[in-house]
Amino acid sequence: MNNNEVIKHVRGESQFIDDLKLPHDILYGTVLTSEIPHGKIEKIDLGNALSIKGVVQIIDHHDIPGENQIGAIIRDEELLSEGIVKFAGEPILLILSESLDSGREALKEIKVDISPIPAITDPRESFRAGNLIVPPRTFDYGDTDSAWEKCEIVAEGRVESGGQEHFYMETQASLAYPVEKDSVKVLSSTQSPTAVQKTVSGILGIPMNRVEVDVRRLGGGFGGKEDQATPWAAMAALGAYITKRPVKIVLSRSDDIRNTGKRHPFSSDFKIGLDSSGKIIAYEATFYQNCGAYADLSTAILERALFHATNSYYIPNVRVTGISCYTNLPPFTAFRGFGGPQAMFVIESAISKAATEINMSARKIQEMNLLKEGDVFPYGMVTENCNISATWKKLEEKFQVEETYKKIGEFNRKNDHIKKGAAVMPVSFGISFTNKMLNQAGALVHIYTDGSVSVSTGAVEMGQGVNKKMINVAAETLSIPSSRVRVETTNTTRVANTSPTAASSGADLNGMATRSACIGLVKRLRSVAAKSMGVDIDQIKFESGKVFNTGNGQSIMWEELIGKAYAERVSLTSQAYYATPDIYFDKTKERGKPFAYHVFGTALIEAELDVLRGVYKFNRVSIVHDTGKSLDQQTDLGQIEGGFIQGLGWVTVEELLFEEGGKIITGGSSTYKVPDIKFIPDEINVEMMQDLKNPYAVLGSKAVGEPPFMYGIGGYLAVRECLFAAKPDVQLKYDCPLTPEKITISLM
Ligand code: MTE
Ligand code: LUZ
Ligand code: MOS
Repeated sequence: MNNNEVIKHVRGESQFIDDLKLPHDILYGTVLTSEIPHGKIEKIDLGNALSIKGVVQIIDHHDIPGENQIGAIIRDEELLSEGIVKFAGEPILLILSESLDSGREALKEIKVDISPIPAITDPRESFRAGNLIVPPRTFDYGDTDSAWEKCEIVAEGRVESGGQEHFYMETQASLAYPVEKDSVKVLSSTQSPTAVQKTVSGILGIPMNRVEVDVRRLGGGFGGKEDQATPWAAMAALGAYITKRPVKIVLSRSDDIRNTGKRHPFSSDFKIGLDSSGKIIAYEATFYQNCGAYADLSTAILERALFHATNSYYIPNVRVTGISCYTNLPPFTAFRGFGGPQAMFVIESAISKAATEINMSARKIQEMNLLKEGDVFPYGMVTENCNISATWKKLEEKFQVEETYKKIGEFNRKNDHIKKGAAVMPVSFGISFTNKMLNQAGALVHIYTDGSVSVSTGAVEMGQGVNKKMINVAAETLSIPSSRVRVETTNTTRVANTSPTAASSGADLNGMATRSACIGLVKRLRSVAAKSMGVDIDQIKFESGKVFNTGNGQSIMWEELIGKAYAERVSLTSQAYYATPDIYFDKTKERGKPFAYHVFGTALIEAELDVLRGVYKFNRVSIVHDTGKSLDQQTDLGQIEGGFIQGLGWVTVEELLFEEGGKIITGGSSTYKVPDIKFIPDEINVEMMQDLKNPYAVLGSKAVGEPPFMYGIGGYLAVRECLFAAKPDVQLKYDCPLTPEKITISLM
C-alpha cells in the first residue's frame, strides 16, 4: 500500500473533523433552511426555541458584522437569507446550542412563514424567461454555416444528462474557535482553505490575517468542497466570533444532500455532419446548463464544458454555445470533470446518432476523427505530445478490441435473454484552471536538525493521495527515503493565497513548488558538503540518504550533513512558488492556450443486459491511460479506477430527482443509488502509459484526478448497444443516467 493515508484510514486512525475531541464549552450549530424552493419570508416566529434548555443563541442575517455575501465569482449569494429564498435548503437561521438535540428541538419550535413564488426547475424555461447568470458564450471555429452542404449526412438531436450527488464519505464539516477577542481559527473540510479564509474575513468584517484556516484531510471532496464547504465554515466562524465559544457544524447526510449543490444537469441540442467516409465535417451544440439558485462556480464550469465540446476529435467547423441558466434548485457546483463530462456526453451521443444514420460503427467514426499532433482545438490551442491515437492503438493491441466486438456479435446471435454490448471511449482533458490566475502554488519546506523533513503546501488531501505525491517529490529531490518526509496540514498561515485543490492540478502545481523549494535546499547543502569534504561543489552527489564525494567515494550520512549545516548557520528552511508558464486566453476572441497540456486515454467497456429483468452489469473494462511518469503508481491506479467507477455511476444508476416544484426526492442513500462493490465490473484492466514523460508537470508526471471519470460515459454507450441488440427498433432518448427502470420501460 503506497498511499500512506490509506493505512491510517483502514486502521481507523485518521482524524476527520467529527473525530476531534471537543472543548468543554463547545456549541453546536444547527441550520434552519427554507422548506420552499422559491418564496418571500413573511415572518419568523421563534416560538419557545430560546427557552429550550441548552439553546444559547439564534443568529440571523442582522447579526452578521461584515457583509452577508458568499458568492465567489459572482456576488449573488447571501450566507443567511435576507428575505427571498431561491431553493429548498437555503439557510435562514443559525441555532447555537450546547447539545445537538437541543438544536434539533429548537428547529421544530421555529415557524417560518414563506409566501411562495413560482419556481423554475427547467433550464430551457429559465432561458426563455431570460433568467441567465451571464450572456451566452459561443466558441466559433471554421465556417459551420456553409459546411453543412458538404456533408453526406447530418444528424440532429437532443441530449439530457442528470445531476450527480458527490456522496463524499465525510459530510460538510467545520469547527471554529475564537482566538482572543478579535480573531478566529477555523478547521474546515474544504478543498479551498483560502476561499474559506476570505469569506470568513468578509462575513466577520475583519482582515484576512485574523482568520487562520487549517485542513488536515477530507473524507472526499470530488469538487463538492471546492466552493460549498465555505458557507458552513463561515457559519461556524460567525457563531464563534459572536459567542466567543467554539462552534462545530457537521451536516447530517440528509441535510448535506438537500442543502448543497451537485453536478450540473445539462440539456443540450446538437447537429453533426459527416462525409460519406465518416469524417466529421461540422458540429454544432448548445448547452443549457442548469445552474440552480446561485452562480457558485457555474460560469467556470460552463467554460470548461465549451473547451471539451469536441472531446478527442478534430473537427474543422465547430460552433458551440453555452448558456448558464438560473433555476430554483440547489446551486450546482464543481464535480470531477467540471463540465467536461456533460459536454463529452453530448458529442458521443451525436456520434452515436450519426453512426446509426450512416450505418457505420461509432467506433470507426471515433477512430477516424481522433486528434493528431498539431491539430487545433476550436479554441485555438494546438495539440502537442498528442497521445490519443497511441492510447487507442495500445488498447486494440493489449485488449483485442476488434476481436471483442466480433465475439459479442456471435454471442448475441445465439442468445435472446442476455445481450452483450461494448463501447470505446477516448478522453482528452485539458490540465490547468481555466481561470489563469488560479494556476499558482506555494510550498514551505523545513529540515529539522535531526534530518527529518516537513513539507507544507497549498494542496489539500482528500483521498486522492496528493500528500503521498508531495512526499515522493521531496524525497526524490532531496535524495532521502520517503519515510523521512512528513506532509503537514494545509494551513493559511504557512502557505498563503492558495488556489483550491481542484482542476486535477493539485499535485502538478504544489509538486512544482515543493520541488523548487527542495532544490533550493539542495543547493545550500551542496556548498556545506563541498566545504566540509574539501572538494568542488560538482563532486558532491546526493543518493539514498547519503552525500558522496564522487572523487574518492567517501560519504557522510544526510543527518550528519544537516548537523553541519545547522552548525554553520545555514538556513534549513526554504519557501518556493510556482506559476504555470505560457498559458493565456482571450475571452473577447475565445482563443488562446488555456491549458498547460492535455491528458489522454482510451477505454473499452463491455456490458451485458438481462433482457427480461432490465438489469445490466459490466463484464470487463480495459483502460489505457496516459499517466506520464507516475509520481505514485498505486495512487494513480486508484484514481483511474475510482474516477472511472464514479463516471459509470453518473451515466447508469445515480439518478437525482426533484419534485415538480424543486424539492429533492432522492435525499438519502435509500433513494439515491451509488455504485457499490457489486456494481464494480468483474474485471478492470488498467494499462498506464508511462514512457512518454510530460515536460509540463513535476518530474515528468501528468495530472490524473479527473480525466478517468469520463471513461464512464462508455458505460452508457455499451448498455445502449445491449439494448439495441435486444430490440433494434427501440425508442431511446440520449438521456443519462440509463437506469434499469428506463431500460425496462423501453423494452415494454
Ligand atoms: N479522489 C478521492 N479519493 N477523493 C476526492 O475527493 N477528488 C477528485 C480527484 N480524485 C477526489 C479524488 C477531484 S474532483 C479532483 S479535481 C482531484 O482529485 C483533485 O486532486 P489533485 O489535483 O491532487 O489530483
Ligand atoms: N475549478 C476551477 C476547477 O475553478 N477552474 C477549473 O478550470 C476547474 N477545472 C476542473 C475542476 N475544478
Ligand atoms: Mo475537482 S471538480 O476540480 O474538485
